[in-house]
Amino acid sequence: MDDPSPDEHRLSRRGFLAAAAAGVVGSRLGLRSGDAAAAAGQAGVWLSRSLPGGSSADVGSGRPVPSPAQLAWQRDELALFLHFGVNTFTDREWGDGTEDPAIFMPEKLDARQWARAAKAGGFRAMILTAKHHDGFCLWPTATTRHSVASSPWRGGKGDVVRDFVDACRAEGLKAGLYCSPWDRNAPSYGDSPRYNDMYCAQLTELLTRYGPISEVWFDGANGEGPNGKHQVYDWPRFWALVRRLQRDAVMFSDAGPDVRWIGNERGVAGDPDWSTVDPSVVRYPGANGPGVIAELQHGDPHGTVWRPGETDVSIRPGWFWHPEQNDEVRSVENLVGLYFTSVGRNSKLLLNTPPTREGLLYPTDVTRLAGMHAALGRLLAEDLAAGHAPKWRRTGARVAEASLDLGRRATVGIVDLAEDITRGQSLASWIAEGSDGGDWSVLASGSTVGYRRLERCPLTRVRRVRVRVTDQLGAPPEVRIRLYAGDGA
Ligand code: FUL
Repeated sequence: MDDPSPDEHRLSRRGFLAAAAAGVVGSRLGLRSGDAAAAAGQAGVWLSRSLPGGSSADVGSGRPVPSPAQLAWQRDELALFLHFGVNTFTDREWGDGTEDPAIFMPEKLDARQWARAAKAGGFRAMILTAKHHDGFCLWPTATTRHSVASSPWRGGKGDVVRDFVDACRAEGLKAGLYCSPWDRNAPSYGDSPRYNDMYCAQLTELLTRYGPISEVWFDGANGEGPNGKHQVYDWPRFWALVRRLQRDAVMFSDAGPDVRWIGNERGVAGDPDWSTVDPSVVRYPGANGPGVIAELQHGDPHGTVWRPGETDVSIRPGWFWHPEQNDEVRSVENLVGLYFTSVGRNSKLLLNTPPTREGLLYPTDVTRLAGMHAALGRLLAEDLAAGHAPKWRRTGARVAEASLDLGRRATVGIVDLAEDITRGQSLASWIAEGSDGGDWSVLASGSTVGYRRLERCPLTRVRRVRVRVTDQLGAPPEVRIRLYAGDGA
C-alpha cells in the first residue's frame, strides 16, 4: 500500500470529508461551500418536486408518497454494489488518477458469475462503479484515454459496463451505475464548466448506450483540480440530464433527489427512519453542517419530499478487493443483522461485494451471500399470522389497536410490520404484545414502520397478539402484521 493514509481502507465518505475539511487528507481536497452550492441545492429541491418521476403527494392526506420508481426501488430490498477498477490492482481505496491503464487486466472477468451470486443471495439489482475517484472508466469512453480502451485487456476492446449490463439482463436483475463526479485524472477538473461538460458527456454515454438503468448513484466527494481551483458541480444540470435520459431511474445521493444516503456506512438505518425529508437541510451531495447526518439517518416526519434512505455498506472492511481482507468477510449472522438494521428499518440494503483481480467474486463472499439468503429464508419461513386477519379499532385521535387470534399456541421470535407506503408513511410508534391466555407481555416495540419493520423478540408462546399504534400522523395507517418463529423454529 502506498497511500498517504494507513487507514484509507476503512475511511468512510464522511470521515474522508471531515479529514479533508481539517486539512488532513491534503490540500487537493476540500469542501464546496458558498452561494453556488446553495443555489445548486435550491435548484435540486425544485427539480425533485417538479420533474417527472419525482415524488408526489397523496391527494387525500397531502402527505408525500413515493413515485412508481421509488416504490419499485424499495420493494427490491437488496442491491449488490460492485467496486471494481484500477484500485483492485493497486490495492488502494482511492486512486490518484496516475495509474497506468495497462495494470487493468482481469483475465477471468465473468460478470455472469457476479449476477448469479447476486441472484443466489436474493438480490434484485446490482450497481457497478463505472468510474471511481481515479477517473478510470470501465467503458470505452470518448471523453478520456484513462479507460479500458487503453488497457491491453481484451486487446483494448473490452467493456466492463457492457458485460455487467448484459449479465444483469441475463439473470433478471436491474442494473445501476456509479460514476464518481470527483475525478483525479481529468485535466479539466477544477475548471468547473469544462469539467461539468465532460462529466455530462460521460453520463450521456452511460445512460444512452446500455438500455434501462434503474439507479444512478452519486456521491458528493469533491476536491480541487490541477489548477488549484475548487470544482463546483452543476447538480441541477446532472440531475436534469439523468431524468431526461433515464426517466424511470432513481437518483441516489445525500440530497437525492429520489433516494438519500442513510448517513453512515455501517449498515445501520436510523430509528426512527422516515422516508420524508426536509429538502432544505441537505441541499447538495456532500453538504455538511448542523443537522445533516441526523436528517440523513432519520428523515423528518413533517418533511415535504419523499426521499427514502439507502444503506450502503461493504461485506469487507474496504470497498475494493484487497487480498489481506479475504479473512475479514462478514459472517452470515452479521449479514442477517444488516438486513434487520436496513430493510427491517424502512431502508434498502446496498451491500458491496468487490470483484477480485481475476474479475470474479471471491468464493468466501459468494458463499456468504448465499448463506445470508438461506438464513433469512429459515428465519422468515412461516408467517404464523397468515390467514388470521387482524381486527383494527381506533382507540383515540392518533392511536389504534389491532388484535389477532392465531387459533393455536405458537412461538413468536420475530415481529414484521409494514405500512401501505403507496399512501405515504404515518406510523410513529407502536407496541406488539402477546398473550397465552393470561397477561399481555411485550414482544417488541419501536418507532417508525414504513415499508417494513423487523424486530426480533424473546421467544414467546402466544395464542393472541395485539399491536397498539401509540402515535401516528395523518390517517390511521393500514398495517400488515406478520409473525415468525425466527430462531425458535
Ligand atoms: C464514497 C467513496 O469515497 C468510497 O470510496 C466509496 O465508493 C463509497 C461507497 O462512497 O463516497
